[in-house]
Parts: sequence; C-alpha cells; structure tokens
Amino acid sequence: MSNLYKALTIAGSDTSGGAGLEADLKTFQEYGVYGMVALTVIVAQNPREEWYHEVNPIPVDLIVKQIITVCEGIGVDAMKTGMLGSAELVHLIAASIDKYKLKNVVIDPVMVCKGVETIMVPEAAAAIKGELVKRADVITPNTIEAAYLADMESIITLEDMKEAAGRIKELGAKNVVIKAGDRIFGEEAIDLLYDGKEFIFNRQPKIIGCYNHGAGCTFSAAVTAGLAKGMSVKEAVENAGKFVGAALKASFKLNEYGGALDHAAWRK
Ligand code: PXL
Repeated sequence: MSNLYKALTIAGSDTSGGAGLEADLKTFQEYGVYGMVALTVIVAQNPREEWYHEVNPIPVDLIVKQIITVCEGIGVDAMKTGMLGSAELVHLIAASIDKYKLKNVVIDPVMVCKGVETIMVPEAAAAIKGELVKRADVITPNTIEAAYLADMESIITLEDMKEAAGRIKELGAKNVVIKAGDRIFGEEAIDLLYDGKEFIFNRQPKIIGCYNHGAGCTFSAAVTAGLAKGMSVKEAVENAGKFVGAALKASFKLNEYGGALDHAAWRK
C-alpha cells in the first residue's frame, strides 16, 4: 500500500452482512482505507421468527481490550461508532476519544433499525446525547435520531431539519448531517449538512424499490473513510452521498425479509 490510511469502527456485527461493522469494513475497503474493529454487540436474525433481531452484547472488558489493540497498538486516522449497547460502553468510548486524542470522530447515533422497534436502551441513548455528540467532528443521525437529540417531536419539513441541526450543533457537535433518506419529502431524498455557518442541502431523486438495510452505516463509514484520507468534511459528506446512492441503486434481494447494498457499485 503506498499510502496507508487507517480507520476504526466501534460497532456491532450484523450477522446477515448488510449493516453494522460488515457494512463499515466493506466501505473502508472500497475507499482504499485499512479497516479495524472494536466489536460491541452481535446481532443475529431469527428466520424462524420473522427475522427477529436479537442483540447480544460483548462484555465491556473485552471491548476495552480491542480499543487498546487498535488505539495504543496501531493508531487511527479516523473512527466511527455504530450500535452501542449500554451507557457504560458510551462512557468508555468518550474516555477513549479523550485519552487517545482521536481525530476525525464520526458518531452514527444508531438508535433504531428496521426489524427491531428499539435497539437502544434509553440510558445509552441519553449517554450518547450527553457525552458523544460534543466529541463528534461529524454526527450522522437520521430524522428519528435527530428528533431525539434535538428534543423535537418529529422532523418533517426542511425547516425542522435546520432547527434540529442547530440544536444538535449547540450540544457541541462540530458538523451535523441529518439524513432524511426515504422517510419524508415525496420524490426526493434530502440530506442536510450544517457546520455552524451554512446549511447545505443535498437533494437526490429517491431510489424506488431499493433495499436500504445498512445504508446509514455505509454512509457514516464512507464519511469516516473520506476523512481518514484527508478530505474536508464537506467533501467527505458529498462523496459519501454519491457512494451510498450507487450502492442503493445496485442493491439486491437476499431473502423474503430484505436485501443488501452493493458496496462495489461505484466502480462498475
Ligand atoms: O442499521 C442499523 C444497524 C447497525 N448495526 C448493526 C445492525 C443494524 C441493523 O440491523 O444489525 C449491527
């Protein structure tokens, strides 16, 4: 490798391969970034119970060991978080960001995913709000997560998105990206990037009939990989939008419960 760029994801494993650290590593690979992992939970889906998602936490002392391996033993150019099972783990990650002076910190405040109503225990969500948002160089909530972080009932208009971004910025995040994805706005998928000065809307035609499981993880991983390679936040976010768009367009069915993104689509 001529230039070695290294990224860490502190995230859960999605056994079905579409989301979580599997999506993150596939994305890092496509960007030419060397990917490393601290595994937080293992999600197994049950085909005998309508793909019910079972979330199995990894003991925190084992997560500590993984973070030491990567942060003390190797070093990282950028990092991201994904599914975090407990407030205790959130405290640990906040302390690790400070201890190792980690740069290019991308927080994907995963609180909900398809297949489970709530995956985040309320204490962990509160800890993310109190401890991780202010340490984020970029935070990438969807509209549900953004409404929670911003103390708003819901986000359904562009003005709501701006209001939420402003409130999340006030919690201390350097840059806020709110992904409206397929949830609102009819024919369009609209993301907003707010850096405290400018509201930049990225509008794309909605991709109809695609499988979007893992799209959020892939987006935040693409931002992380971009930052690891030295892109500006604006550039990394723009690129991540295109990367996910291509992966969504080429997404494919896996079984009767859903499908997956094609992470290699951008180069085809
Ligand atoms: O897409 C959210 C998500 C994140 N991380 C893991 C997951 C999921 C959804 O299934 O399994 C590990």
